[in-house]
Amino acid sequence: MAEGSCDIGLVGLAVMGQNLVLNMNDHGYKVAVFNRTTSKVDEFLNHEAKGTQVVGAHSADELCKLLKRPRRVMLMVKAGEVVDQTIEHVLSYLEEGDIIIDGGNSLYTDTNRRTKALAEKGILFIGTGVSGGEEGARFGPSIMPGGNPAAWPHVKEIFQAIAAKVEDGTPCCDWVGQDGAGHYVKMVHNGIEYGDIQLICEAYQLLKDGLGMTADEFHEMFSEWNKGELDSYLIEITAEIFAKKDEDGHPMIDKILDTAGQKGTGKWTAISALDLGQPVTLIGESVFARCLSALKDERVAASKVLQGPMKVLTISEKKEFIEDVRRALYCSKMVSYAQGYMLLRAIEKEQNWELNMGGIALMWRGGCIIRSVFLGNIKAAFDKNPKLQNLLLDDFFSSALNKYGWSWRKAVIHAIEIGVPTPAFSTALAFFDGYRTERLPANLLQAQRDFFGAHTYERVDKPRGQFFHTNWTGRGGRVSSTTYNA
Ligand code: NBP
Repeated sequence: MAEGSCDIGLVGLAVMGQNLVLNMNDHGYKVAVFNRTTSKVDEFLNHEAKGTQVVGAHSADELCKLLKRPRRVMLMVKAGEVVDQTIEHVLSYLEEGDIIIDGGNSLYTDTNRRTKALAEKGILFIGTGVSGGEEGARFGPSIMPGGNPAAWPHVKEIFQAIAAKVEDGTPCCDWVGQDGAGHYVKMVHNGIEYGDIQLICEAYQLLKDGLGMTADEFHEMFSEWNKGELDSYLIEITAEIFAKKDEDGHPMIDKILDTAGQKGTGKWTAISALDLGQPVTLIGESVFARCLSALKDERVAASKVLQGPMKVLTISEKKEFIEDVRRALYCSKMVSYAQGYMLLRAIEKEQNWELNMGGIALMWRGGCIIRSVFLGNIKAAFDKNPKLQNLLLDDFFSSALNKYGWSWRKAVIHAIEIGVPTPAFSTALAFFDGYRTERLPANLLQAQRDFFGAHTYERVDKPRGQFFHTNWTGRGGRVSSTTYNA
């Protein structure tokens, strides 16, 4: 194969890499591929990529020689150290002005570091989120690129060509921001995905245990839900899951062990929320719910010891209850996205990035796992007011929450009555009530902190920023602790 003939090189031929290559090939790009285990290159060329113009390479050197200049090398390898090792490996065959793209789920701080380190070597680095799983990668993912802005013009055309498109043809890919911005947005996307999944699971358990609904009934219900406000990829696949039967004819769903896995992006989102002091409670609860599910043996033992309430729902409440649960899911989802956007606002400030909030909603609108009609409403809210402080304050969201609020509460009340855990529904409601409360009990909290540790407090009758200490017992000294927030 002629040197310098390929448009882009891709390293990492697992599920995401292979499918992205085939997607690029469909759009007329000539792709050179390389994989650590080189037999996978041959297997790919002889099977999935047979009959395409994909070119195989058996070394990083060979791969780089095949590329047009400036060379574009995309990595789709396991996140973490492997990315650093692979960058190091290809770097020897690149020259100034070439572009490296990391399309894996890298931690944004790693991307910050890599963008800077590679810029010093004259290499333009992009860290991009790619969402949509196997099918998205193959037929149109959501792509969230960040990194060195000088690299964007070199990859824009190819990325926007292979990305999913919304109804009017707009690609679900645009420049997110510098350094790790793209990976941060992808991380929050994954965190929100954890939340969406948890909410659907809570609706399922509440209706299964509360009403004894069958898999067929769930199939019908989720199919119906998918025609309305909850229209989304995750609701759609949930409907399909309930229709799937095992070889013995029983619903597949009942054969699956109830212990959840996770690969870290939800945890990273929750950690970042804690670092930035943002109450992203629903994603946090969703991560913890997975951790609790993983304690299967302990739960089985505890189920024999610890009792729940005996109350069961009567069947006459069925239709109304299903609607309450649907509304609870919708309201909780609004809170979850509002929390996710709070996190984006906070990181933007901390990192000095400029994030286009409406643009991010558009990128998530198609191709990715959280794609939904609802993201169109979020885009509209930010189009109306790009500086919107909180999604819940937009008319569309506040009126929906006000309209469905009582149903949401009833669903949570019933969950408590019948002893079904709904951590995400409940934390969303608690956040909603906290966020709309003018005076929270933090006055007492501050008094306690000042009582035991002289941590000081602000007063309602004095300007903000002035701190006071009370000698609560008459025994303390006059010295107070330094006032700062960690
Ligand atoms: P994996 O995350 O399973 O990574 C497999 C690839 O990494 C293979 O090409 C493998 O080469 C390579 N690799 C490993 Br593992 N260790 C290596 C090393 N020490 N040196 C060089 N290469 C090494 O693949 P994936 O599921 O396709 O995901 C790729 C990236 O995209 C990940 O960051 C993932 O988090 C992200 N992502 C995945 C999905 C999804 O749905 N799967 C969705 C969105 C994003 P080998 O063949 O020689 O072992």
